[in-house]
Amino acid sequence: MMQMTMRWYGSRHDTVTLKQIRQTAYVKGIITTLYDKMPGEVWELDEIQAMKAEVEAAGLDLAGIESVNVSDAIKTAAPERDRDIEAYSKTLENLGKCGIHMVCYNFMPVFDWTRTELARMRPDGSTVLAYHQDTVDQISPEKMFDSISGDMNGTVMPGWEPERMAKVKELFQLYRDIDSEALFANLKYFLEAIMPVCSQYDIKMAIHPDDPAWSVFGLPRIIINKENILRMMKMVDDPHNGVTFCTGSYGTSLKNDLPDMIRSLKGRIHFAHIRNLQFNDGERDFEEAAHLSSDGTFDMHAIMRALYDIGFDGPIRPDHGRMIWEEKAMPGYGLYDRALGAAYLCGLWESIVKENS
Ligand code: DNO
Repeated sequence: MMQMTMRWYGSRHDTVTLKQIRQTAYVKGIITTLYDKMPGEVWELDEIQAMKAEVEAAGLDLAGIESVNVSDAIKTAAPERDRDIEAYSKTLENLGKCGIHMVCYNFMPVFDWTRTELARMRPDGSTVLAYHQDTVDQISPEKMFDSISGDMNGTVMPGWEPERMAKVKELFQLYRDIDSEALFANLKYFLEAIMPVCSQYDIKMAIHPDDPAWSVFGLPRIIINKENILRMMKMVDDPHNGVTFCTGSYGTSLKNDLPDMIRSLKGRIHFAHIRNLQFNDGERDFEEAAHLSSDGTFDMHAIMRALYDIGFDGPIRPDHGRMIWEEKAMPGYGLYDRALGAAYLCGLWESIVKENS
């Protein structure tokens, strides 16, 4: 059974409450994380249990973790990587013991997802996240961080934490000898090391693609297209090595045929992030749109249909929403537009299921 979920940043960080999420009626599961954990730290059983109990007390199900972050030592094969992998494995074991079986993570160097604007105004007055390559080409990562943190409505964007950005120069140094091949090799090493614990506790690892799907600030990015994701699937050919299929991330490259990619990943998609993008003049100039197909560039029905056809049965979530109805929240993660997205995706899904049975 596909399960509709919503990402939640925890009661200390999120403007949205579990009660509100439950009242959407469409959303049954929560995707969350222990927000204050640093990569390399073990998640203890009691901490995981408390997080789970809070979600369940609200009448929702804890459907998976986004993210258990992978340390830079693992990504760069630094001397501490084995220690960090051991901590990661212990965390997976503890999650499994608590009945949590899906873990989203990424393997992007230095930055997580990248946008150049967090509040671009659309004609209807809603605001959205946007990306413009020329802007990236003209600024330094530090400048980009300053402009982003000023636009966060007081929230912190994962991967862009101030503590992390304070070290941005050091981080770039760490990656100076890492090219795509080295990154692939380090990913393989990591996956091979954690597969035994994933099999034992049935943890489905779901790698999030790099967003945007090309190199930024000269850093290599590998989880960007069909060829590379299939290479990764074969490289460690175990169903526990799977993917988060994020349409908004793979979709940043118009060369990626999203339904075709979904079909090629049968049995390996453990989590789905579904949203739409609107492209402007150039290929590398886009903004996020409402989930509705006609508001953007993607055929959302074809995407849902492909998921249905491969028998997708994991958690799925509406992804970034527009900021509408004067909501003040973490850019991309307000309640209102994501709730509209969840309703729309559930509607598409119901009709696909009924027409095919
Ligand atoms: C953006 C998110 C990403 C994602 C991480 C997974 O909205 O989808 O930040 O959570 O890349 O580790």
